[in-house]
Amino acid sequence: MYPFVMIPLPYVLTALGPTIDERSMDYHYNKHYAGYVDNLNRVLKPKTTYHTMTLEKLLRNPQKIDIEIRQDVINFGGGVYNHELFWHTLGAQVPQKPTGKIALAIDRDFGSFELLQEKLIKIATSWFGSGWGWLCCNSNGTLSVMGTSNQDCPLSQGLYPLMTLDVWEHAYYLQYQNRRTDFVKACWNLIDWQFIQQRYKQAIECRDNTHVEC
Ligand code: MN3
Repeated sequence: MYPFVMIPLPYVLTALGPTIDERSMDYHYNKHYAGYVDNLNRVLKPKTTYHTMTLEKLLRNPQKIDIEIRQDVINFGGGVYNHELFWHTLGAQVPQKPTGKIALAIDRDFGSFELLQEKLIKIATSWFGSGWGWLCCNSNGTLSVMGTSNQDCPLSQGLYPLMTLDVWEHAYYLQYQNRRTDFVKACWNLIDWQFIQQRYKQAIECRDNTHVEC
């Protein structure tokens, strides 16, 4: 809720090296993400009606936000929410595979973990312009992959995001320049499937579609 504050990174700036080096993490977290938090607070400051709402609630119903600030909340609020999920999506020290309920759901909805990997990497690497690649679930727990442009968040489309890959150039350009595919494939090995399994478990236990807020 307002005022929004930066969440601490769940690991040190050097933790994802050499895939994501300290300089890239530092700019991404301390400049880009910080900028979204500051801008979201600036936009919401005079609009006290929204000060009691969580970010998730704001992004779930953008059509209910005052038209004057709606696009700014979608852009900056999405920038905050999406990055926070991205920090938590990564962090595995060694490549992991999903376990538990999420593993069963992946086999059910994609055929296999390898087919999910193929599909999500394809979306993330071929997405035109700035955006995100996502693994989401709906209120029935069914999984899907999707891409969004800019800072658009799947919450606004009635889906609950379980993990995300940032494919804005600012996420990789310092280290990978134009080699987005190399960045995405390297990130795949850092995915924290334990975290995603927990998030999925929470989501399917809240059948009323309020998910983690319930
Ligand atoms: Mn980013």
